[in-house]
Amino acid sequence: MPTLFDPIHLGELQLPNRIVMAPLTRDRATPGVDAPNALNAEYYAQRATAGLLIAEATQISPEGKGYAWTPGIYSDAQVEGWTQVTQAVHGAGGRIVLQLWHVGRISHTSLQPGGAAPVSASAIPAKAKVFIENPPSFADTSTPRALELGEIPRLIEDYRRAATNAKAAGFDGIELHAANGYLLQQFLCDGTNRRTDEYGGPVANRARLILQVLDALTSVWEPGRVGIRLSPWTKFGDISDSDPAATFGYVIGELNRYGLAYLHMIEGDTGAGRASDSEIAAMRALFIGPYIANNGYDGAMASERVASGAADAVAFGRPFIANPDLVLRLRTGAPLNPGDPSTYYGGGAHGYTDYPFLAQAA
Ligand code: 8OZ
Repeated sequence: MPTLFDPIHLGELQLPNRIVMAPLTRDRATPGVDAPNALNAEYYAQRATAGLLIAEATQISPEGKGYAWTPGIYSDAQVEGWTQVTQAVHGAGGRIVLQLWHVGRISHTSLQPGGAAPVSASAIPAKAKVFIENPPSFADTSTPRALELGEIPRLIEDYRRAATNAKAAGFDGIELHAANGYLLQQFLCDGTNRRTDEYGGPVANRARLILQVLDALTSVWEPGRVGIRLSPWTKFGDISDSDPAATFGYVIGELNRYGLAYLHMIEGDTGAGRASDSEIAAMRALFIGPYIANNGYDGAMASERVASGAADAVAFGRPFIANPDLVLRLRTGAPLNPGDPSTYYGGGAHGYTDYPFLAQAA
């Protein structure tokens, strides 16, 4: 039976163990340019013993931004910053993919170019908060405008450019963020998509954007270096669908055509519980490739799921914030450092690069 500490191939990605660092928004890019910096490089390099690092959600364009100090991958300064990160991770023996993100309606006019309205599938506001820069504070999301049909090719090109930039920055692959109520899920789910064109109505239309973006990403990267993250059960970002089993079942069936590196599934609602084992098993069974499970795992549960074959690998989020050497701690049964939620988002090195390693703790 496989263990968490056995190697595995996820497509072309070769992992020395099955413990994956989940993408974690930490709001510590360089203000003004939204570019990663030396502190971010140190943070990721500290965690390089993970089987795979999935770098934090990263906006593909200025319009894709929804929170203060999140990084982008559309400018030269951002590519340069991410190059520092990938070099540090590779220097420490790790592997890292970049998560490509567009927030859609989960944004605020003060974060958008020219103070414009954020874009979405339809002009339906989210009952959700974002964190803005000026003044640094939580704010209600702004009402979005519906993307015009003629704007969608440009949006897909923004994803393609981001994929090209990720390659230039030295990543080992990319993950498409199609989860957590952001733009791609706003198109997919009928609670946020009232379009009457070829991107609205039946699920084949609502899923079209995700698949066209995947076509663009796999024109830049071999499919075995492209993963995707889905969250069929989340309510994050005020997202809803009248028939998640049918909606996500259709998408996953279509994903099977690509030969992707992996499907990364949030098995419930982050921080708010898990879907039932039978719902999760039914959804997982639809995908024919490697499967990364996520949401509320501890070492024992992760070991059990990998041993049973229910997951090929497990992504840990909060445990990796507080434990840069999480792999060693799980392997030896050492206690985990507790995380400090007050330093999760924003700030500097404190609560970011100063969590102790095992030897230091001893
Ligand atoms: C927490 C805070 C801000 C963004 C996600 C990118 O949930 C996020 C996110 C999480 O996917």
